Amino acid sequence: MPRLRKIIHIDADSFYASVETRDNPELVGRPLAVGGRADRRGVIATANYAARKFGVHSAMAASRALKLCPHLLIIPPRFEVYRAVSAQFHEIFRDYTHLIEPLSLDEAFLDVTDSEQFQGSATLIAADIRRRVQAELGLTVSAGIAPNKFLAKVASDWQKPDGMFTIAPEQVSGFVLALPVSKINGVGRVTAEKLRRMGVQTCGDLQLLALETLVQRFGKYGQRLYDVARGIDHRQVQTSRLRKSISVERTYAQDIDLMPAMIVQVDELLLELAKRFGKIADRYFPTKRVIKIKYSDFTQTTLEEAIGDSGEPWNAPAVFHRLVATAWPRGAKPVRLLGAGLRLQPRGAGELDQMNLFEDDPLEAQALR
Ligand code: DCP
Ligand code: MG
Repeated sequence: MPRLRKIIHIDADSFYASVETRDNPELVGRPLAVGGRADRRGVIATANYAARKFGVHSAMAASRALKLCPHLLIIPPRFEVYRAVSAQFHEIFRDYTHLIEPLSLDEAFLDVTDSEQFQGSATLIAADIRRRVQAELGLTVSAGIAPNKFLAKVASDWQKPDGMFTIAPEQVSGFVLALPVSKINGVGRVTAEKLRRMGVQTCGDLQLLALETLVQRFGKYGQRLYDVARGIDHRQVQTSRLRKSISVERTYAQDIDLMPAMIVQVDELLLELAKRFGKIADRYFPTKRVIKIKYSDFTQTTLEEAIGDSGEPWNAPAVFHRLVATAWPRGAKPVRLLGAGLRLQPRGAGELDQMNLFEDDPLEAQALR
């Protein structure tokens, strides 16, 4: 049984619009939106609550918003200001925890399981964050407090704007029963409609469906639906992402079965790898070189070698050539894919645990964690 966690989700209220009203108090009480110009086919980024009463909302065409609310004032965004405010939010958050996962400029998850303020009460911590944001930044944020990310995000929306809501561990099973599935992050109109046709409107209804049924209908997402319907979500709060490796790979239109041709391809991969690594070289140093070979029959092999103190640059072509020449005979079949990569260590940080450099999923090949 994993230890119970305390997660807070913070979401600023009508964020861009609130910043604009704060900086220009004459606008208080007026229906206001931040967005592009109606005569240039602009869209609304956000609307304040006075404008929302008229049905104006995010992503709506500005021209339509003006039809719904003729007095609507639409002002252009000032992203530098919103970014600066976001950094100020984070400064406040850091007084309570360093486990912070930003979702956007105005939203973040905080893991306060080990925070000591207020005898560890996540609800009191959230209240204090809200108080300080108001006092120090002149803005309101809503907060959700729960044992996991899924529920904390639902909860921050529950009493919006300028509200907070706690779902205590013992309330979870009762809370989810009546929770509409449309509140599940990832359930959009299409999925909600599909579920409705299966007789499902609430998480309580969803609990009645077998895991196999959900996986059959929704694929991988079925397992997630099964879990969140029960208020289960094991996802960790992910602080700023650490890269453990970097790699590039190519699948060839025609299999390669001659070493000289492979050498040419490896050199091309190295150029690409150097370009990519160059962008992060200030923050990471390479510890190992890796070669990956996938044969025509889809079997594959990887070979890696520590980058020693010999003084050779990490991208010494001769070393990669030798790795390919060593690895290829393992399968000795034509090659459909070649990859070249590096394992990385952040500069100025301690050991990191190992992780598979090349995953089957191409998206995972970047090995972002
Ligand atoms: N945003 C955007 N386009 C969207 C949605 C949002 O540009 N389709 C921007 C403007 C918002 C900010 O992101 O101010 C935060 O998005 P939210 O969804 O949290 O919306 P708000 O903070 O504006 O309102 P709420 O009070 O519902 O959180
Ligand atoms: Mg918001």
